[in-house]
Amino acid sequence: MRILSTIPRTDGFYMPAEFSVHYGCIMIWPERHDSWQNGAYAARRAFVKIASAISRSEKLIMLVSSAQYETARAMLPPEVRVVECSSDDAWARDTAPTFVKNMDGEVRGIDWGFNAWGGLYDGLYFPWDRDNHIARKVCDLMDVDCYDCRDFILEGGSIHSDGEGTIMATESCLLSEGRNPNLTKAQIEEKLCLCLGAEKVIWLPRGIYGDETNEHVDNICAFTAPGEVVLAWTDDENDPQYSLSKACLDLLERESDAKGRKIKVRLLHIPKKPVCMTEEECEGLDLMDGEPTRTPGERLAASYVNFYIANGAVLVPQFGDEMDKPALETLGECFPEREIVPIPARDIIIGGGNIHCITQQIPMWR
Ligand code: KQY
Repeated sequence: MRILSTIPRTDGFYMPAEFSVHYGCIMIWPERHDSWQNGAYAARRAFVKIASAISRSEKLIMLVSSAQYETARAMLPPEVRVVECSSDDAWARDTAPTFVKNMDGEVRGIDWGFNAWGGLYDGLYFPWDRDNHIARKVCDLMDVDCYDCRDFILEGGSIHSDGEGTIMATESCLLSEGRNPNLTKAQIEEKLCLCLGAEKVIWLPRGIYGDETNEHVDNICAFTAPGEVVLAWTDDENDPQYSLSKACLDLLERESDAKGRKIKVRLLHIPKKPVCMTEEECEGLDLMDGEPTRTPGERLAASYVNFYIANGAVLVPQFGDEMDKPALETLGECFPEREIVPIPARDIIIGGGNIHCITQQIPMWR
């Protein structure tokens, strides 16, 4: 593996859309007792469901600590590759490389700087050095060259690409004080375009209410095809999510993509009944630095937009809510060629993210 200090766009590389064909997907086995309740047992079962569903149509590589190797190997189906790799938590979307590809079908990885969603300003845990080494280790494992972009703090969940020159991100995250406070919005936009081989950034103002990542885009809005997105939505004007989603919708209605197309927006309603932590769930979580990580009644950032698009399936979070089924139906219309797979997601959202946050696609290479 070569470490590259050149610029992906200049080298002819771009970030493909998630709906284009994959070689496979990376996940990381959950273990932290302050993220995952009751010793992470329930989370592991949910991760196994997700890994199994993905591995039916693409390769799945599960990274796991030495302490959990045997458990993971025993719980996962044989077609899943289990590879030892240390980490600080299980957010592959944010810590594994962002993969880029060129017109000859060569794939490379990008190693961004990672500071646990805000570093010492408003990060979510400390230390994060093992997470910050994952991207490079995965490039080594996959035998792909690796762009060194560690001078720029970015998580994979804070960007979406349509694969045709358009990147989508939220201002609340990328312009937050804990990421790259010395760069202007224009400089951040330039950096995204150069690293991801793009021409245009669509800046959504906000994300999902209470999303502790400073509102990653992958929880509020996702491309389903070039020029088409789904947006998390509520009709309830009294819900704190309403003004956030409305600001995004207003922006999308005015915007066009890098190819000049108007954007078709489909609405994915958030759960009718807010998804909140129970007392029992809080008791199942370890403390972090002597403080509770969650409190009873705390509203979690539950959104159906946090789905994963595999080659043959779309894995959709489910919360036991009346909006579960409509979300499956809408995504079925967006992806008529793929199986729509409902995944009970309560044990994942407790950790602070969902299916998209724990997966990272690897594009197919020649
Ligand atoms: O991408 C994500 N949603 C990661 C969330 C990290 C939460 C840490 N508790």
